[in-house]
Amino acid sequence: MTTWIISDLHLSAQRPAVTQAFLHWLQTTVARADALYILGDFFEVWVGDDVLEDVQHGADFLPIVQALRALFERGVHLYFMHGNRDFLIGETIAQTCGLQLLHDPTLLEYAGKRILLSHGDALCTDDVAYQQFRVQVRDLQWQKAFLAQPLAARLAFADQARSQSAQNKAMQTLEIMDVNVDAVADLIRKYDYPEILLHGHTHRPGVHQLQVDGHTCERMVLGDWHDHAICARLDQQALQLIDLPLA
Ligand code: LP5
Ligand code: MN
Repeated sequence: MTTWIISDLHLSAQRPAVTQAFLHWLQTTVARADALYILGDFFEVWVGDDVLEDVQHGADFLPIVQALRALFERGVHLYFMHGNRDFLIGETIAQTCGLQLLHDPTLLEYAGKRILLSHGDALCTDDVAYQQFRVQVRDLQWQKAFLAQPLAARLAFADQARSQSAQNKAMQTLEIMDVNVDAVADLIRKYDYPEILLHGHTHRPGVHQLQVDGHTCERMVLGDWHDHAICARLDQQALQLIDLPLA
């Protein structure tokens, strides 16, 4: 049996080719798998589940919802962890798609291996401005107040946040926006030294070997989706990064 793990698709109506490639991959590959884990930033932005009912925007998401639902009904297990773009994914869309929401981080035990799954943004502790933003928007009271605003206002806030983020990023170094080694070590220690930490967010795919308190651990990083995608495939033998051509 096979499990696929993906993140950072950034699906949006502005990039229909990525959505088409994803839908094709679901039907041809994931349909034959046991499980799919989506580790956040599945959508470019998500401002609340009521977008599905919106006359103007709902239709953009319908094929994605229907494709996930079809897999769920075939018996494929579907899991979703929030990213920094779609932390407002709620139970409504999750249940409609057949997705089970996961805490960040989640420990997956498979074929004798312990794999710690995370979106990855919480590990970027050198990025102080981002961590402040994260504390604010992950606060349930803040979310309640945000979700109480009209959809058009939420979309406008999301647009503003996106442009401010793009400006910020242009002035930051890649090192500041990457994971912090001490935050990684602390997390590995806290979860009793899993063999693998698997995350996305940084868009810097790769495999890094590290030692924490004498324990060997691999940090595997997923890639974002554009003309190809770096995702992970897990079976009884191994967990491997796979480069999927999407074009
Ligand atoms: O996402 P990415 O890759 O560009 O950058 C992230 C960090 N930025 C973010 C912000 C998101 O991109 C914004 C979109 C989220 C939409 C969610 C729903 C609506 C919420 C609306 C909130 C008001 O996550 C970026 C990191 C980078 O990853 C690398 O780790 O550096 O962080 C920043 O740039 C830090 C900034 O401080 C974030 C500032 C957002 C500003 C929000 C205020 C805008 C509203 C103004 C209203 C008057
Ligand atoms: Mn992210």
